[in-house]
Formats: sequence, structure tokens, C-alpha cells
Amino acid sequence: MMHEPELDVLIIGAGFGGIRMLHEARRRGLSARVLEAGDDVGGAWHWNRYPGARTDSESWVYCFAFDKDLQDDWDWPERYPSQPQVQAYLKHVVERFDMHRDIELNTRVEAAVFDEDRDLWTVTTESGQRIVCRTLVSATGPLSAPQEPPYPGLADFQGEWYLTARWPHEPVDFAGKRVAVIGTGASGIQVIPLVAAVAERLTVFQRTANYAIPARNYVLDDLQRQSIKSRYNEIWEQVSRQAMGMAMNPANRVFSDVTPEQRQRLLEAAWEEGGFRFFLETFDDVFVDPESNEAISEFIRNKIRTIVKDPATAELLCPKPDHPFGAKRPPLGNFYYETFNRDNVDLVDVSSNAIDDVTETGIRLMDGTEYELDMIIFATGFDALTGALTRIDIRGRGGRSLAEKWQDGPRTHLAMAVDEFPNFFMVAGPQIPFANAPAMIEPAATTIGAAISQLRDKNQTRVEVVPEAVEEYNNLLHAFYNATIFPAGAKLRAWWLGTNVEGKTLGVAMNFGGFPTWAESVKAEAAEGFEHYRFSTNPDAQPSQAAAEVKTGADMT
Ligand code: N01
Repeated sequence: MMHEPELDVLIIGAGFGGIRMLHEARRRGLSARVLEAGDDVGGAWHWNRYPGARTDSESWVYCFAFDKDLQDDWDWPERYPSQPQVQAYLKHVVERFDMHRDIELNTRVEAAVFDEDRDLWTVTTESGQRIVCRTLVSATGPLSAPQEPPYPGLADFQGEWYLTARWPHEPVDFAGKRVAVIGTGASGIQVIPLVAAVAERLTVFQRTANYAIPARNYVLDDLQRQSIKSRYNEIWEQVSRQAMGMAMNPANRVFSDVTPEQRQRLLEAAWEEGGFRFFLETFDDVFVDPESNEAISEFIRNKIRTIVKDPATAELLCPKPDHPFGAKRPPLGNFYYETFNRDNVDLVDVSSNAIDDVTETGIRLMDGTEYELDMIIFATGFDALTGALTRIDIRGRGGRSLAEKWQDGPRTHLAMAVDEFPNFFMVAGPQIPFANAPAMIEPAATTIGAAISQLRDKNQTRVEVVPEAVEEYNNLLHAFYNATIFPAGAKLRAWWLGTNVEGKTLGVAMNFGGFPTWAESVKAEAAEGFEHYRFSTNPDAQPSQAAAEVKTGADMT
């Protein structure tokens, strides 16, 4: 039976990536639909609604750059928007561009199979709905598949328990309760100070100490907003040149350029400024020169020793000597270390005396120590980068699944495409740069849109990246990785290396070469006519319905 494709593009996920991709498809006259598992748009910002959740990117670059009016009309209230503020922004975008009619909420994709005879994807949802589309674009996000707590005893726990990554809509009441937080990554570090403010007792279970940099959030004044809006061209220009896709200047100096006194002054000033500026605007060699890195690491350890009054607690909070700054993703804190000066907060080291299980009444460590609790909060992280994709049964040419293909770690072309998976693209898939997400989504969505347009405009039915391009990109990623301090993260269970998940192999699943070179390559692919992609026509396959009807402008590449 002939399948007429229902759609040019089916997009999975209605977070930043899916929303941007839908806009891109529409402006090219492609028929598109978004399937979203959650009951609202927002992606990570829908699910991670725990107290204290806010971005680590400054608001004026944690947004879309594709529409000047959208940019000028939106007023960010703070330096770092909170979870409700980011979700409100995304809802506003969806309403402003009338996107709701193309977004299906409460629709989880279970499987996607490529039909080689027809060059079409058949996508199946949890409720059994089947959709046939010419191209499939995943926008599932790098951090959307949370790790389930690994404790069998949790089923019998008499108290409440929550995952930060699946926080309920209803308010959670901490007052008068003995609360535990497990995990001191970015999520734990954000939730801990707020729970501590209300709970009767907060016990933090820490396995690996982290380097938390003060975020130094502030409320934006009208005049500051006016200034930001008047400089937007310059801001996006800065973003395009900055290693993490942020509106910051390179330090233009390395550690050895300055005297020890100057270094101290620079680091003190950067600590006051807070956020990623602390390390992005001090020395350009922080992640490549061990001496520069150790100076920053020790500077933070000394800050911890200064802030935290109890010396034993301070030492526990200091990352160990084999933990270079940045080997795990550095989180931003809002009075994080100060929280450990409160009388109602305890820090428990579970690095050698691990959590054995959850009991009916609390948590038991391996040595038998028990903690009586009313509530447990798991801030225990994600099956990152590949998890959301390999949990869907995605089968390309030859019937092989993405999970099978990526057994030894993901291999992509520019975090955008995979060989043997024709007509399949990823917005910010595995092997993206370690950078500001909306900045990465912009070139990715534009280039993916251009590829799909080209397919449609030439009445072709299949587009696939050549394996040599994947090989070349992966060789480059290995070279970047091996020139940095990031390999130290493997022993420290860094999520971007996959070692945070029992038995998982990720390999080099991120691009540590910086945002600008990656973004240039993504844009060049479209500008140079997709030289690393093969376009073909299967005479038995129906060209997309929309192809006959819609013509795109010449500026759409
Ligand atoms: O997860 P994580 P996250 N027993 O993997 C601990 C983004 N994000 O959700 O380090 C005891 O960093 C684990 O210990 P260890 C951001 O990119 C962004 O916090 O493995 N502890 C670790 O401390 C971030 O990097 C924002 O020894 C256990 C913690 O749980 C990424 O998401 C906000 C354990 C997990 O830390 C992930 O952050 C939040 C166990 N059995 C998140 N299992 C913003 O932009 C795990 N842990 C603001």
C-alpha cells in the first residue's frame, strides 16, 4: 500500500529546540507537527520545576534571536530567569506565533521506523497513534531522561519523595520536616538553600564535592533592559564569537601572562561578578593548562574555606585534588556554601560510605548508620545526551536501532545527523558543544530546515550524511577532548562522559572545541550545498504533498 506522507517534518519535543524547529519548518512552507510528552510546552523547563530552578545563562542570551520584535517586546525580569520565567517566555513564543495548533501535548513517542522502500518514517506514540512523515527531527534535549533512584527500599518509604527532574505542579511543603537531598550537581546546589530555609532539618548527602560559583543574580531595571535591547546586534555578534555562546569577552590573556598579585585581583573581581564570567573572562587557558586550572580550583577551595565556618564541613565541600575545575559541569549557586553555616543543615559524606538503601523511615548507609526522614529529594542527574533518544525505539536503514548503533557511544555529524538514519536530524543532539543552548539551537534548526527544504524543492525523497563526515567530526572531537582537562571527568562520573550511569559508555559525547567553530561548520554545511550529505530520489516514493504546493524564497538556505 502506498503511504502518502502526512507531514514533511515531525518534531519530537516542545522545548527550546522543538519550538525553534517548528518555526523554521513553517517559515520554509514545510508541513510540520510537534509531539510533546509533557502536558505543557517548555521541555526541561516544564519538568524541572523544583524550588530554585533557574538558568545559568544570562536571560538576554537565553532566548531566541530569530525575531527582532519578539526580542524587543519581551522583558526579562532578572539576570538569570527562574523556571517559571523561562516557561512563561516559551509559552509566550508559542502563543505569539500561533504554534499550539501544531503541537500535540501528552503525546510520548515510543518508536520510529524508517521505511526504506518509501523513504518515510512511521512514528508510533504511546497511545498507539501512527504518523507517517518524510523527515523526523528530534529535539529531545540533552538532559531530559532522569535517572530513577536505584533503591529497592524506596517502595516502602513512609515519607514523601521527589525527583528534581520530575517535580510536581502542586507546591511541596518542607515546613517542620526532616528532609534529605541526595546529589550536589547543578540541581542539588539550586534546591538546597531554599529547602534549608524552611525545613526543620536538611541533610545533604554528598558523594562528590563540586565547585559552585556564585551566580550573583539580580533584578533587572528598566534602564538595564533598555540598554540590553539597544545592543542586541552587538550581543549576538559577541555570542557568535564566544567559546560557550554567551555575550562575554574573551579574557585575551593566559595564566602565565600575569603576576601572582594580578591573578588574585582578577579572580577576586571575577568572583564578585559571578556566573560563568568567573572562568570565561579570567584566563583563556583554564581548561587546557593544568597550572591555570589549579589556580582557579584552589581559589574556589579557599573561598569555600572562608565562607563555611566549620573547618571540617568546609574541607568536605572542597573538591579533591584529582578534580580539576570544570571536569564536572560547574554549577552556579545562590548562597550555596553559606547554607552549610545554618544550624539546621548537615552534610553527610557518602563518597566511601555509600547509601545502601532507603528504608521505611529514611536512609541507611553501608556502615549501618540510619537517618530518619520525612522527605527525600533525589537530585541525582540524568541519562544525559543519548538517554532520551535511546529510550525511543528509533530504527534506521537495515532495521538497526539507534541504541544498538550507539552501544559504544554516540557518533554524529555536528550533533545533527547520523549515518544509516536517513531523513533523521537532531536539534542539539549528542556531541553538541558545551555551550548556551538557545545559541546552539539557532544554527542547528536553520541548517536542518535548509536540508529538508532542499529535499522538498528538488522532489527528492532521501537525505543522509556520509559516514566519512561522521568519522571526521569524531576525530576532531577526540583531538579537542584530549587537549583539555575534561578526561579527568571520567573517574568523577561527569554526565557528559556517561560515567554517571552504571554500565553506560558514552565516549566523547560533547564537543569541547567551543561553540564558534561548531556553529560555523553547521552554517557552512547549508551554505556549501550539503557536501557531506547524499540526496537521492526513490522512484517508488511519493514526493511530499507540500512540495507541489509550496515554493520557498531564494534566501532560505
Ligand atoms: O545532575 P548531576 P544535575 N548516591 O549529574 C549525585 C543541567 N542543569 O541534575 O557526582 C549519592 O550534575 C551525584 O554524585 P557524583 C546542567 O548542565 C542546569 O544536578 O556522581 N549521590 C551528583 O552529585 C547540569 O550539569 C541547570 O558522585 C548520587 C548528583 O547526584 C546537568 O543539568 C540546573 C547518587 C547528580 O549531579 C545535570 O545536573 C540543573 C547516589 N547513588 C541542571 N547518584 C541550570 O542551568 C547520583 N548522585 C541552572
